[in-house]
Amino acid sequence: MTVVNDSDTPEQLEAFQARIDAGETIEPKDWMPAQYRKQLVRMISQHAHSEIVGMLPEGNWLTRAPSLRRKKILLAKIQDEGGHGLYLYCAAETLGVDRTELIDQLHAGKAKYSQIFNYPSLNWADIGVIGWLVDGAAIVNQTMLAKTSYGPYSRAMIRICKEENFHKKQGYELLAQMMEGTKDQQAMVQDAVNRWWWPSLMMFGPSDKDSPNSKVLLKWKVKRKTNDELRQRFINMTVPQANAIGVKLPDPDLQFDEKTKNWNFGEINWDEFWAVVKGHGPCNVERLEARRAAHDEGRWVREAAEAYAEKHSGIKKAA
Ligand code: FAQ
Repeated sequence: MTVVNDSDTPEQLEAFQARIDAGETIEPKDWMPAQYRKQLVRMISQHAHSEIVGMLPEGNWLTRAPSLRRKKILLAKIQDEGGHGLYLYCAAETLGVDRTELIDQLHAGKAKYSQIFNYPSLNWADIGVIGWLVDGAAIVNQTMLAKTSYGPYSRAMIRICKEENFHKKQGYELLAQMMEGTKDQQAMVQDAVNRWWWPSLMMFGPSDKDSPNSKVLLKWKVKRKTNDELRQRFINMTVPQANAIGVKLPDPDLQFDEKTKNWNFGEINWDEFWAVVKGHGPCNVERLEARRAAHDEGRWVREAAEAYAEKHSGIKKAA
C-alpha cells in the first residue's frame, strides 16, 4: 500500500481502505487520510466554483428571454445554481477549509472551475442547449457522485441532481419547441448545438490515461466511474435525444456499434480543452472579472448580514 502522507500510518490507511471497501460512508469527524481530505477539497471547491461561474452565461439572457414563462424558468434555474454553489461550499467547509479562502483563490485566478463556462452564450437557443447538454452532462457525473464515499458531498449531490433534472428538461423542451418553429429558429438551435457539443464532452475531464487524479479517487470511491465511462454514457443517452428533435450532432464519426451497444465518436480536441482550462478560452477573463465585481458589489450585503448575526447571537466574528 502506498503511504500518501508522512503522518498517515500504514495501519490507519489500511483501516480506512477497509471501511471504503465495505461501502461505509465517511463523515467529517471520522479519521481520513490527508490526501483524501485534500482531494475532496480540490474537487468540491472546483465544483462549487463551477456552479457559481456557471450562472454567468445564462444570466446574460435574463433580460432578453422571449416570454414571461421562459424568464421565470431561467431565473429559477440560475437561482438553483447559486444554491448548489452554497451547498457545495458548505460541504467543503466540513473538511476544515474556509469558503472565504476558496473564493479568494477563485478570484485570484488560482482555482479551477469547469471549462464549459468559458464559452459564450450567443443566441437564445444557447439557453436550451446549456440545459440539455451542460446540465445533462453534469447530471451523468453527479448521479455517480451521489454515491461518493464522503457523506456531505454525497448528500449535497442527491438534492442537486433533482434540481438539475428540471434544468435539463426545460432546456430540452425549449429546443424541441424551437425545432418545431421557423427555419431561422431551427438554424439557431443547430448553430448552438454545433458550438456546445464538443465542449460538453470535455466536461468529463481528460481521457482516463491522462487523468492523474482518477486512480486514487476510484480507489477511495470518491469517483465510482472513470471520466471516459461517464462520457460514453452521456453520448449514448444524448444521440437518441438529438435524433428525436431532429438536430444533428456535429461529429461525422458518430456511429452505433452493435457489439458494444455504444455510440463511437470522433477525436476530442484536447489542445482546446487544456487551453481553456489554463485560462485561454473565449471568456475566461470576462468570467473572472464578473465574479470579482459581483463579490465587491455584494460586500455591503455580507457586512449587513454579519452585523445582524452579531447583534442577535451576541457572537462577534473573529477579526
Ligand atoms: N474543466 O485528473 P482529472 C455544472 C482538471 S457543474 C476544468 O481527470 P478529476 C452545473 C482537473 O481539475 C460542472 N478543469 O481530474 C451547472 C485536474 O486539475 P487539478 C462541474 C478540468 O478531478 C450546469 C486536471 O484537469 N462539475 O455544470 C475539467 O479526477 C449549468 C486533470 O483531470 C464538477 O465539478 C474540466 N471540465 O476529474 C451549472 C463535478 N476536467 O485539479 C450552471 C465534480 C478536469 O489536478 C449551469 N468534479 N479538469 O489541478 C468531478 O467529477 C471531477 O473533478 C472531474 C475531473 C470529472 C471534473
